[in-house]
Amino acid sequence: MTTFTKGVTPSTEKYDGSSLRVLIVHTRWNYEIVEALVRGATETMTSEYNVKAENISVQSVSGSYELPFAAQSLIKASKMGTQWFNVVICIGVLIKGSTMHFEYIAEAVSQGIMRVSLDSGVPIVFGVLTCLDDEQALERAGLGNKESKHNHGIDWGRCAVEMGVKNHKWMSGTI
Ligand code: RBF
Repeated sequence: MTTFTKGVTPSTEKYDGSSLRVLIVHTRWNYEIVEALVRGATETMTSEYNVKAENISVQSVSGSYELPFAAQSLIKASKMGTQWFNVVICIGVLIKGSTMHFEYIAEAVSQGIMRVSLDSGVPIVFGVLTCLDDEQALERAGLGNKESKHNHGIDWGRCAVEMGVKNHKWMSGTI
């Protein structure tokens, strides 16, 4: 069988996040899992890319459905001040139940986050897990018992630094 390396190949560039301003908006639904993802993203940005802890603003909302609105409001507020966010990470965990809620929320949140990002011109990392059961959610936050567990927050932190640095460069006319 042909195999391949799953997931993202690390960038060969070494990004400097020391002047980045990052906004993390996370949910309090499924908080123990969300907390691990937020920690994975935050620790990666500070330890691997020199992002300053004081330049990471962390805000919470109730559930994933609220993420696009909160991101939009906070981006607007930051633009009114002098300190823009270079990049945003929206973090939430949706777990499928027995009704159709999962489908409606997942669709609305993914479309909403993309819309806010394109309309605002601020890159937003899609840090929302859409899991079919609890075990999938735990495994993707680096929790649980399986050997294959991996904290996706780490990837979101890396993606945020790359997009924040690249977008800053692109917007200043350097490609
Ligand atoms: N929010 C999440 O972030 N993850 C979920 O798994 C989740 N499941 C929900 C299931 C139901 C039946 C309901 C009513 C809400 C759920 N929410 C969930 C909350 C939702 O994102 C939002 O906060 C509320 O609907 C209020 O707008």
